[in-house]
Amino acid sequence: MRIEARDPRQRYWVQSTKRELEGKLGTTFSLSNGMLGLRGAHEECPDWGRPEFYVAGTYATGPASLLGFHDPDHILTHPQRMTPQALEAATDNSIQTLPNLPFPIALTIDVDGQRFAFDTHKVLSAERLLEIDGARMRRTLVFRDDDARRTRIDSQRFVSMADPHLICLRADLRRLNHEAPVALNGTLHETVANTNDVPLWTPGARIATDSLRGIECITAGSNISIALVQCQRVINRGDNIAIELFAIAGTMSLAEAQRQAEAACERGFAACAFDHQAAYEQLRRETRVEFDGNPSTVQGFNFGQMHMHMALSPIAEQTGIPIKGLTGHGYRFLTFWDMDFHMFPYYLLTQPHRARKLLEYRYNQLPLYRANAKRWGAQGAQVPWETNTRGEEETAPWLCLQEREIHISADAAHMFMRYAAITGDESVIRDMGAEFAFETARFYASRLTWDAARERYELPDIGCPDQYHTFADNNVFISLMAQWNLAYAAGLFAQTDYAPIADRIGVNSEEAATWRSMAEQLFIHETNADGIVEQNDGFFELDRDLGGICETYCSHSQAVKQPDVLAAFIPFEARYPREIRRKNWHYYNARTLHGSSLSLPGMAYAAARCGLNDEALYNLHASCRMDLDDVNLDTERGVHVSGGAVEWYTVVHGFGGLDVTSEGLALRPNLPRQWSRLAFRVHWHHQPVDIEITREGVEVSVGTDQPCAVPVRIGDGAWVEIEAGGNIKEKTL
Ligand code: IFM
Repeated sequence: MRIEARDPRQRYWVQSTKRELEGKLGTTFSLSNGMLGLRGAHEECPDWGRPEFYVAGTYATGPASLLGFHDPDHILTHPQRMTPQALEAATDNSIQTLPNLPFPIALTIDVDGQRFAFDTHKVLSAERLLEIDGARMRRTLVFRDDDARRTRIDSQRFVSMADPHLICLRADLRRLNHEAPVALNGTLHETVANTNDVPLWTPGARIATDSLRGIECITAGSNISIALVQCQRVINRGDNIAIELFAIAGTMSLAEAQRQAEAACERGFAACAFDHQAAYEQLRRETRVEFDGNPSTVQGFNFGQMHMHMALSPIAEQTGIPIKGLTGHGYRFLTFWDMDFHMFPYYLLTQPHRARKLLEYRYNQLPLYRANAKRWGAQGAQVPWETNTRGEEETAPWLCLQEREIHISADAAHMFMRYAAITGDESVIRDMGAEFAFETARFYASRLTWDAARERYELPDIGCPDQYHTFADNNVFISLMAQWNLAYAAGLFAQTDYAPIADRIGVNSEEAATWRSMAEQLFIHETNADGIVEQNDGFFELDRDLGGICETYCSHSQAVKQPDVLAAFIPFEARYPREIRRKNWHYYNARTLHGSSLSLPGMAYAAARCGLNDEALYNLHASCRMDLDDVNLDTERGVHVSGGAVEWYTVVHGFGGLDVTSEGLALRPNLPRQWSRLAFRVHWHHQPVDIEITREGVEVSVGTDQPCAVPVRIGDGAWVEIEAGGNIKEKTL
């Protein structure tokens, strides 16, 4: 027998029968292809096993009182400050989430007519292994019955990257010390519910044959019909007893799901697994990142990359990217700024074709964003802080963020500009981006106030991304984003190409001129005498004593959830010299509680970009371990997917020293002293570019997917055009 060592960088293994860990393990072993999301629950679905299965975009409506807006996500609430508009939203039927559907690859195991159950048998071993490089989970279960018979099941499962509706499982059974008759069977485990035991679907039609079972699930409130069909093939040859399950799920007819399940079954597990593996390998090639850091950092990093791959749905133009992908019910599968500001730039550089879907998602919802602005007494289009396929604001009203967390409108508009710059495809601005940016500029224009005494515009009454300070004025990050949006829209208006769009939605030169002067006169906090940027008005005067601070008792102090000033350095780095960025990093590091999962990777990125490499590595490591080690004790609610994107920036932009602009790729490598190699692939104008950085030098190789050359600059050197298929090498910088 061949013995293979487990590579900890690509394998994550847990042996546990502790019930209290099932929530966390269900998340860390979850698999998805963006369309279907399957948690890592045991196939026998014990009551405490948290079997959960979700289908993208199939939101059900449930009573707010039962579901809770967020479960305990946010503890910093302000019910006394809710506006009447916000209260209106807290009606009984305003809550949406994805229903937890029947577990599609459930299994029954009988030994001598006795059904195995975790509660009635002695479980000797329960191991789960995640193959990160294969997006596949393996499980080994050994149990003993009352007659001391020991039986072992080895299963493997994947959610197909080749077929968006397919999930496969193969389980092999071995009798370890007996020859009793055994039976393996597939089943659809229907005793499932959402948070607080609320069921969010009802059964419709059913089908069943000896080898196949199917059910139509009708979502509560929204009446979406989801077909779920499982087809099985049992292999029973002497000692070789195995079962293969093929589950098809989606918004299709039961007959169609049956046809697809039978076709998969006909092909068999090995063939379906081959297709899945080939598709996933292709994706990994296009998005390759390798570095020789601490294996546990690399493991967490690779885990984060796998979830970035699994989160992007084939129908992302309808669904966007739910913040925890389809890995858990936390945040009710809503989209936040994580998608626009954090995830999108990652997809843009790694899978630009798919990234475009996120632009379509925002643009498709533009009419709803216009209505949202009106609701808050603003003009133009206001992107809801949290939303889903229906494009409405879904944020819990008692957070008071709906009308205040307004940077998300500019975060979304920024995506269109970046897409055009990096792909060279201006059609997105003509087709979507100009209209979007005009409407979001209108929105900011309606939110600014003129301070006649100081002769400047201000942006009052906003909620900082650092949600420990929800009632603030002139937050530097938000004001910079608003300023960018106003100036960008005024710039587009000045280009004749976009005149028909401006005409269509009634933007005239007077309005565009107002945007320009607002951008020019908008107050932005500059650095003080010590080089520190004040996050928002009055921040420096807040209490510096952080003793006894906790999430519910901190808004009077300088404690921040995540540092907004450092977030502002991402798009606006050029404004701030490196020394200033370093000073601010230290200042805000001392005040950051990391209440948000975006905080650690953000700190890592900001540190790496100003050469604080040890600090960057420390934060990168902690961020990469966020879910695998349950750093914030909330992994059971789903994977913190967007952390994976910011970890990628830390490695590629921070340590790789890569800047990607419309001019081309500029590289100023900054390898941590602990690493000897970093290699990655990015795309510019849809052309793949491979970059390899070692202690000896840098090599840049341009692919041949497109005929175009790629301009590259290394260090302070000149720009060089590298032809398709060409490469350059530079010795140590
Ligand atoms: O978008 C973030 C936010 O910044 C802080 N709360 C969690 C959200 C989802 O990751």
